[in-house]
Amino acid sequence: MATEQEERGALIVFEGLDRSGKSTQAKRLVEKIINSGRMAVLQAFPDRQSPVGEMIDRYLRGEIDMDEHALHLLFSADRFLKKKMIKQHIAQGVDVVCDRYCYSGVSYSLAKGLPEEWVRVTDQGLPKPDIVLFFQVSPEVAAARGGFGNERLETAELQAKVGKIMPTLRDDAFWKSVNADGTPDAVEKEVFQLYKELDRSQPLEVLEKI
Ligand code: Z5A
Ligand code: MG
Repeated sequence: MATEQEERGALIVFEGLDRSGKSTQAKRLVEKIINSGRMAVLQAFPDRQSPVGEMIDRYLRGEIDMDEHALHLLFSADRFLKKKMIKQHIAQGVDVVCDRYCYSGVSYSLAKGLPEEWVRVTDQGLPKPDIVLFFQVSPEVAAARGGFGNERLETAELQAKVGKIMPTLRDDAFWKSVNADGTPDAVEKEVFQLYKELDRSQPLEVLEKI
C-alpha cells in the first residue's frame, strides 16, 4: 500500500476511434512515466492473451461466431478479471494505463443495436478512470493511416456509428480531448501534459454510471 507520503497510482484510459493512435500513445506514455521515475503498467482491452480475451480474439478474427450479448459480457468480464490487479497497482503507487476500457464496450455494443439500458450496466463496479484521454482523429487523417484490417468490427459502417455514439458518453469531469491528428511526437506531448495535471489527492472511485 502507498504510505501517507506516497501518491497513489492513477488509472489512465485511452479511448477513441480506430486508428486514432491509442495503442501507439498508450505504450509511449508508459515508457515516459517510467523514464520520469514512477512505475506504470500497460493493460490493453481486450487482453487477447487471457482465456476470456482469447475467445474475444477468435471472434474478432472470424474464427468463431458468438451471440452479441455473450460477446458484450465477455468484454466486460475481461475488464472485471483485471479489477483486482488494477486496484493493487494503484494502491502501490503504480500507474495503470488502459488501451480502451468500458467506453469502447458500450459504444460498439450500442452501435450493433444491443439494448441501451442493459449495455450500460455491465461495467458498473469497475474502477473509475482518473482520466479518459479521448483521441479525436479526423476521418481524412484516419483514412490516410491505412485501410481497415481484416477484423470483424473494422467496417466503415460500424465505425461511423461508433464515431457518433462514443462522444455522447463523454463526462467533462474526467474526459479530456486529445488532438490525435498531430504527429506522434505532438500527440505524446499533449498526452504527457494532461498526465502531469492529474489530481491524485482523492481515493480511486468506483464506476457507478456510464
Ligand atoms: N471492442 C469492443 O467491441 N468492445 C470492447 O469492450 C472493447 C473493444 C474493449 C479490437 O480493439 C476491437 O474490439 C475494436 C473495438 C472492439 N474494434 N474495432 N474495429 P483493439 O483495441 O485491439 O483494436 P486495434 O487493432 O488496436 O486498433 P485500434 O485500436 O483501432 O488502433 P489504435 O490503437 O487507435 O491506433 P494505433 O495502432 O496506435 O495506430 C494505427 C496506425 O496509425 C499505425 O500504423 C500507427 O503507426 C499509425 N499512427 C499512430 N499514431 C499516428 C500519428 N500520430 N501519426 C501518423 N500515424 C500514426
Ligand atoms: Mg489499438
